[in-house]
Order: sequence, then C-alpha cells, then structure tokens
Amino acid sequence: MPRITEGHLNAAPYKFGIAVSRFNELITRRLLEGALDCLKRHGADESAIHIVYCPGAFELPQVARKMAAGGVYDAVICLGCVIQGETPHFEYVSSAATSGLGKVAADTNVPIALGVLTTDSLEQAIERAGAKAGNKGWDAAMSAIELADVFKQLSTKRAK
Ligand code: INI
Repeated sequence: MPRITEGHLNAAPYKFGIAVSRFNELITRRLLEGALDCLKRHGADESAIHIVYCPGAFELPQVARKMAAGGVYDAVICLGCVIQGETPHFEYVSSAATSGLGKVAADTNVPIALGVLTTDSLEQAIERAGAKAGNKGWDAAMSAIELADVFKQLSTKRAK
C-alpha cells in the first residue's frame, strides 16, 4: 500500500500573503476578489490574510521573495496581468514574472501560487478574471491552500 499525501482544502490553520500588481488594475482587482473569496470560503480568517500591492508584474517576484523570506506566511499568492499588444516588453515582463516567481518558490521553500494572466487581449483577460473562463485568482488561491497543507504534512514527523 503506497503512502499518499494530499492537501486538505481547509484554509483555517494557515496565513496567506497576497502580492497584487496595480498594472491592469481593472483585471487584477477581480483576481484579488476571486482569491479572497476562495480563501474565505475555505475557512481563512481575514486577519490571516495580508495584501501587498506593487506597481506591475515585474515587481511581483521581488515582493513575493520579501514576503516569503519573513517566515510568516504558509503560502504567497501572486496576482498580475500582462497583456500582449500593450507593450513591446510583453515577453520580457511576463517571463520575468513567471520565472522569477518560480525561482522564489525554489529558493524560499514557501509555496508560491501563480495567478498572473498573460493574454493576447483585454477581452481574454476579462474572461479569465471572473467572466466565462473562471477566475485565475480563485484558482491560485486554491493552489495556495492545497500546497500550504501539503507542506505542513511533509514537514510533520510521524511515528512509523
Ligand atoms: N506590468 C504588468 O503587470 N502588465 C503589463 O501588461 C505591463 N506592460 O504592459 O508593460 C507591465 N509593465 C510594468 C512592469 O511590470 C513594471 O512595473 C515596470 O517596468 C517598472 O519596473
């Protein structure tokens, strides 16, 4: 019989950091609403959630690293929106954000949830921020709850 570890989707025991960028605020506000709704519906207390704003997606890894390094949060949820066409730097900003956040997760050993939309158009972003394609902020919060619990279980010694 294999030993199986699965995250329980109960947010109540955990503290969450949320880093959210202001660029494309119309969208990121909705991602934040989705993430907060998910955390609260899964039992998180408002006092266990700390929201930190930053200018754009490029800054998300910097804020996430600072938050993760403090040792306070069981997971950090990162929310942003990069839309192609708005900038010739699309590839640069989106890959700096995503690969930067991956590096933060690996370096700090704190679960980092990626809720950064990278879309071709504003319309696509709206669809993924609470319209017909769900809300990626909600999805990122779900990942954070699951990973917080998996990490807790993996770091708890058990009798053999
Ligand atoms: N930041 C975003 O979050 N999304 C974008 O689409 C975007 N565009 O289009 O440029 C963007 N740029 C700002 C960037 O993230 C930094 O905040 C800025 O370069 C200052 O460091």
